[in-house]
Amino acid sequence: MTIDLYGHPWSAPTREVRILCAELGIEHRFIEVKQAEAGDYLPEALNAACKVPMIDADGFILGEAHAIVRYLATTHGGDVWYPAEPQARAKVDQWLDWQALRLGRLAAQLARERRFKPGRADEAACAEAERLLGLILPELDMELKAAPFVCGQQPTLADIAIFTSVDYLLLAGFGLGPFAALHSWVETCAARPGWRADALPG
Ligand SMILES: N[C@@H](CCC(=O)N[C@@H](CS)C(=O)NCC(=O)O)C(=O)O
Repeated sequence: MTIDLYGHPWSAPTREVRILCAELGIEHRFIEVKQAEAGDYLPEALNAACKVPMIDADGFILGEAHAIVRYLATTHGGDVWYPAEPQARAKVDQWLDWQALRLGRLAAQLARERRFKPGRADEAACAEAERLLGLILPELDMELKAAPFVCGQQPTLADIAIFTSVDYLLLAGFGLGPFAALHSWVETCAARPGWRADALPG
């Protein structure tokens, strides 16, 4: 299978796909797509939503990071990363949704304001994002006190997705101080080959 991955090095969902490819040794061609403001963007013919990441796997076009990592794990022997056993899989899905619907949006907002708009950050929006993060991060920290990874003894797709958002929080200068288990989990994940992006600004 020949895989083209369209994405941007700073995009957290793109990084999810790249981390999984690194972990599973999935060969692919990375095609950098500039962000919308730059003008040169993904053709709508390939992706109606004009979002990255997107893969072209022998003509099979797929968008949405979580759909892509589920597909790649399923087609490339990633049973540890996305278990076939229904209850184990359901837990991974639970935390993938948690990342997409709760953590991911807040982390992206904070990184966008604090890191990508220096001097122009919307401080009220940042304060609200930080307040909401203070409410949801204990849920993650509690899980990581009970086991080394989000869904147990092994890292899964959930760890990859959540890591990219937590890395965004660090980029935005958000302190993980009160969350000791979360802090040590980040260090463990960051030490794995391919997880920490050197291309992130700052
Ligand atoms: N839910 C999508 C989000 C994709 C997304 O928002 N991608 C951003 C980059 S992180 C993008 O393509 N932005 C350009 C635009 O919206 O025009 C996923 O997880 O793949």
